[in-house]
Amino acid sequence: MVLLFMGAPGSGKGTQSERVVDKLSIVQISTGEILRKAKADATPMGLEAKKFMDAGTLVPDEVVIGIIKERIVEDDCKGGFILDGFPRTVGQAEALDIMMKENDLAIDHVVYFDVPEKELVDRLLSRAKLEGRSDDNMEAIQKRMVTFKKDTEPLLDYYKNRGLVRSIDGTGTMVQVTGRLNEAIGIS
Ligand code: B4P
Repeated sequence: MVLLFMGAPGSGKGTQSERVVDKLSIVQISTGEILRKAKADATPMGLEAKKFMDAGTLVPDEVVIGIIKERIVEDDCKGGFILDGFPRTVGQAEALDIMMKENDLAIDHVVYFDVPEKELVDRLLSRAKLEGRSDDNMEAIQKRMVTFKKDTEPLLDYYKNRGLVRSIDGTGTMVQVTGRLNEAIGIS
């Protein structure tokens, strides 16, 4: 199964990915996690990405497209994967279409986690207290919300036209959201 998880920052896509990978025996591919690791390891890519991430803007398409292109052909992806936080721009979505075709793969569902902005900001500010992520400050959070609306939200129409979007209410407890997610993608 190939799943795409989309949603604004703090909508729960990373959280819910972790909850379904074991159940489906598929892997989670989070571009955010990969970039954060590269940043922590101070690789050339990580140092380049840091500037964009800390400012709350998107890392350039060619960087993240390159990451995904290499990752989805690894052995552990053969049973399926969740793309958590990719694609985030039309350019990334178009590149993904080409990669899927080249690897004889198809997207099964695009899950959109719908959460009001006020709750998103509250979640990210509380994560800031717990984890101290450098992009979880008010200025970067606001920038990330604007970037999401401008660059990523239009992708919903891109996938809606193909009948792939499963929009779910991302509010409530994590368990409640998992229940809605399972129903939306037809697993129990
Ligand atoms: P991400 O790592 O994807 O960060 P995010 O959007 O904040 O989502 P995350 O997965 O961490 O949070 P989640 O919603 O699960 O990206 C970080 C940065 O990397 C981007 O800003 C960008 O610069 C760069 N980047 C990543 N991918 C890119 C791409 N494709 N192109 C270009 N740049 C890219 O959860 C957030 C919090 O909410 C958690 O603390 C969780 O505990 C809480 N939460 C979740 N569900 C909840 C619930 N039901 N109730 C209460 N709290 C909940």
